[in-house]
Amino acid sequence: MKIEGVTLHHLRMELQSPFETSFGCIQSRDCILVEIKAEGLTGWGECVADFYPGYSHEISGTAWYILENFLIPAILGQKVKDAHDFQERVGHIRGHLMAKAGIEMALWDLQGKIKAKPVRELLGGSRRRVAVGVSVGLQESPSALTHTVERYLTKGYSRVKIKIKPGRDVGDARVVRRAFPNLRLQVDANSAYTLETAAALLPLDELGLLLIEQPLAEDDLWDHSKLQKIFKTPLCLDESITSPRHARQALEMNARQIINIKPGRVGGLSQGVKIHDFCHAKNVPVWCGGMLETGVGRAANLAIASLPNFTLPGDISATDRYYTQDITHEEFTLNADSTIDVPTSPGLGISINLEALQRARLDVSRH
Ligand code: OSB
Ligand code: MG
Repeated sequence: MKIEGVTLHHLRMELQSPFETSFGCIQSRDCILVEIKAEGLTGWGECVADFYPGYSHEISGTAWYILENFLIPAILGQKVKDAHDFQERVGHIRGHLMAKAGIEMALWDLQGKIKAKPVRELLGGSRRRVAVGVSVGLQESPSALTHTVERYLTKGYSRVKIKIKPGRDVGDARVVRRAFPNLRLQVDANSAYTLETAAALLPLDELGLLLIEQPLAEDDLWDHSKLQKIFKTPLCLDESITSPRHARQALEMNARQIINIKPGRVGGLSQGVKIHDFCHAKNVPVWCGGMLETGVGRAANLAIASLPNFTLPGDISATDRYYTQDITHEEFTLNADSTIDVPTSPGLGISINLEALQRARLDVSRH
C-alpha cells in the first residue's frame, strides 16, 4: 500500500476514576493516535506511551519526536507491504517500541480494510470472544479495596488484578482473598521491589493467586529467575519483556512461568504474535495486558487475544471502566460470562468519533 498521508493526534483522556500504581497516581491518560491514509482508505493506530515515565522510559513526548523525525519519514510516500515490511524499514531505529507499535497498528487496520477482513483473522486468531478481567488500582484502604473489587464482581468480572507496592501488598491481598475465597485473583507490583525486599511477598504464596506480575526491575530477567525459585506462585513478566528475544531468554532462565503480552510494549502486534507463537510451542501461557487504551488500542488487544495460547483472562475491560467518553463510536461491553466480543468489521473494526477526538486533543501534526 502506498502511504499517502500520516496525521498524529496527541490526546489526553480523563479517566473515569483515578488509577494508582506503585509508580504513581494518574487521573488522565495520554496517547498518540496515528491516522494513516493509503489506497483511499484510513487506518488508525494507538501509541500507548503516557505523559510520565513511570511505567516505561518511553513517553508521549519522546514518541511524538520519534514518530515525526524518524518513523513517518520511513514510510511516507512509499509502498509498504505489511507489518513485517514496516519492521524491517525501522529495524535500524533502536527502541521506541510504543511509537513503532502505533504505526504498525494503523497499518494492520489499513490492511484489514483493503482485504475486507478483521485484524483478528489477519493475525490468525479464532476466538469470537475473549475472557477478560479488570485491573484495580491501589485504593485508600483495604476496606475501600474490597468495596471496589465487589463493585467489579457485580458488573460480571470473574478475574481481578490488584496493584501492590511495599507496605500495601500482603495485607491488601489477604483482605481481598478473605472476602472472595474463590475469586481468580492476581497482583501486579510494577517493579516496586528488589530481590531483597521481595522476601516480604512470600506470604502471597498461601493465597492461591494466579500469578505475581513484575515484582522486580523493568530491565531485569536474572533476578526474576532467582526469585521464581523461592515462590510457588508463577511469576509473570510485563515490563521486562520488550521483544521476542527477551521472551525466549526469560523462558530459558526460568525467570517466569507466564508472560503478559502488550502489543505496544513489544513494538507492535506482529511482535506480540511472535511471542505468542514461541510461548505456545513451549507450553507457556500468555495473556493480553492493557495500557488503559482508548477503543482503538482495545480493539487491537481483543484481536490479538483471540489467538489460541492467550489462555488467561486479559486486562481488557469494558469501555465504562476507563472513560466516560471514549473516542471510538463503538463501546466495548462485558458479556455475562466475563468476556468481550472481538470486533468483526474489516480492520480493527472501530470508527472514530471525531468530535470526542477533538475535545481530547492537545496537538495535531499532519504529514
Ligand atoms: O502494569 O499492567 C500494567 C495500566 C497502565 C500501565 C501499566 C499497567 C496498567 C494496568 C491497566 O494494569 C490495564 C488495563 O486495564 O488497561
Ligand atoms: Mg503490569
